[in-house]
Amino acid sequence: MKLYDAAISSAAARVRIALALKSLAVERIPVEIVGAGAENRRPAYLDVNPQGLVPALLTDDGVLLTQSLAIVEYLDEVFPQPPLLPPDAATRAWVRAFVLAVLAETHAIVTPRVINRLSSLPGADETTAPAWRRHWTEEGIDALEALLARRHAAAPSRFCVGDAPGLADVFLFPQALNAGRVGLPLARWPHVEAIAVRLAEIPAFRDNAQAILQR
Ligand SMILES: N[C@@H](CCC(=O)N[C@@H](CS)C(=O)NCC(=O)O)C(=O)O
Repeated sequence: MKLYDAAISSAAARVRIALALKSLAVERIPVEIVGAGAENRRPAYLDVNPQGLVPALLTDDGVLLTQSLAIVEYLDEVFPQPPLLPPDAATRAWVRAFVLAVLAETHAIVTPRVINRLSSLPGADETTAPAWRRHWTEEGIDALEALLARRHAAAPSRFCVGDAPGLADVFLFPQALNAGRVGLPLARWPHVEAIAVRLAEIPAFRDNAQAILQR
């Protein structure tokens, strides 16, 4: 398998973490996504992913997959051990809702293409992008904290769901690191912080997401 990847990308980190949890080898193909040297909007990469985003995964069968959630669910279906989704339908739905709260409601509105466009609008100055990033990250993680607090009041667990890391953790951890990067200490979100601390002890998480802080 080949992973089109950027070390600083939290979306790509989700896939790297899932691959590591499943002990799967992958060839990483770096794609620059920021600054003047950005490659993700050039024709060569648009041939890989017409959306111009990382990650993308080329499977051993030659199929190109895009979107981190689709890729991680593909890996979980094809390489089921250890499972990333819980066995019962209602808990799976909770996990997918949590993951979408990260992916669609938080990360998607602070990604480079949105920030670049925002920064180029009339009236934007050097304070606009940091304030935007901070606002949506804060609101997004407030919601994740509330979802976890409600879930753990009914079913306490070491990780988001259960006592082994799963899909919700794969999406939470890079987003929690993003909060630190924009100057929001996790201490204000006790459930998120406690889980992030436990996940940081697991090499699959720690080693595949740390680069996000270098952005
Ligand atoms: N929903 C997508 C988001 C992918 C995404 O936004 N990737 C970012 C890096 S974290 C990217 O490639 N951004 C390039 C850009 O915005 O130009 C996924 O989960 O894969």
